[in-house]
Amino acid sequence: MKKFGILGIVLTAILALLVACGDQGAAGGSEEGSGGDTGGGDDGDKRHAIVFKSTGNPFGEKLMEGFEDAVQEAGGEAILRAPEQPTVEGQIQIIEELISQQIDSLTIVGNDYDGLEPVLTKAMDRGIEVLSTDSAVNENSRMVHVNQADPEAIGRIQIEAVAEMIDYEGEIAVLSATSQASNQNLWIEWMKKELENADYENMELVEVTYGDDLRDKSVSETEALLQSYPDLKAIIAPTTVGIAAASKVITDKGLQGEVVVTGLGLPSEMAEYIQNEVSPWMYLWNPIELGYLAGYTAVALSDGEITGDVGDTFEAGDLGSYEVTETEDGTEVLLGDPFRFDIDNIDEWKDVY
Ligand code: RAM
Repeated sequence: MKKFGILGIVLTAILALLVACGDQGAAGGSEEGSGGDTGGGDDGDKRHAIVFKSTGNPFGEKLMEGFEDAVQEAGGEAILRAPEQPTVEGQIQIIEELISQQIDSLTIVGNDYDGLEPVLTKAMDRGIEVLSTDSAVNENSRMVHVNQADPEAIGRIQIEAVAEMIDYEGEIAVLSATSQASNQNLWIEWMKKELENADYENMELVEVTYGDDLRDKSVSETEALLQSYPDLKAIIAPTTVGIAAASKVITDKGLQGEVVVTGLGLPSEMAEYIQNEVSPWMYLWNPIELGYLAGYTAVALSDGEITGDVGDTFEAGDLGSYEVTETEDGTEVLLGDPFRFDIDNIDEWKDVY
């Protein structure tokens, strides 16, 4: 009896060690840490991974926080990963590791629309449920996309906003994320379509430049724009990293009132620039809710409740029920409309995300 008792303790200790090691592996190196706690749901011991564009992006941190909340509520384990640089190669390496860990689902925020197809197809062939969110991958690479808001609306409102800010006249530039980011590229396409409207005939889009969602590169790209275009009236940055960097440069150079900044920003990072009027207003959606919706979509896919086909419905915790709908490239679950942040509401939101 005594012998078995000791054996039992030793086995339990080995098991505990193995579980701890598995968790460490998921958190590895300089990448984002792993969740790991389980909540009160019935998702068994399923492991749901999310791979963001790159580390060090506060938007990505909020997105992953929401994802982890949903997965834990459902009783599963969340694995949060991102490469150091926003590259397709970095994501492929992480996905290969996740495939070998036999996770149950993979949510990808793509650094490239087509470039991840081989590795994501491999993941699906191995029985992993694959979905994208925020920055979509092509329809062969995933079962469904969890979309923040209608891309056409996101693109068009940024041009409407900037036009109003500069009185429909002058040079404007776009400071984007990476040149391969499918979300930003789609929004920029819609900005260009909106600019074809005769209302904007006295406005000119002089350049689209890329700060790669890296703070320093976004700062130097902003400085380069100001140097190349001394008459520049506005910068649109459809990236939270870019808009904060551009606003800081304009503020530091004392260019308030000469060059305006708008686009998509986190209220927590942009409050000071909305208050100092460098950015009169800007837009975003709730990144925590986007991650939470993606988490519940991952759980519903891996529980076999949905397959990602049009008409599938599921419950997304506190957010209520959602339906899978058809788009031009596959199917999606849509979070909602972009939200405007300005001097009247920024105080309410700056501590939320
Ligand atoms: C950056 C990222 C992200 C995008 C936001 C608006 O943080 O590029 O993908 O959705 O900006």
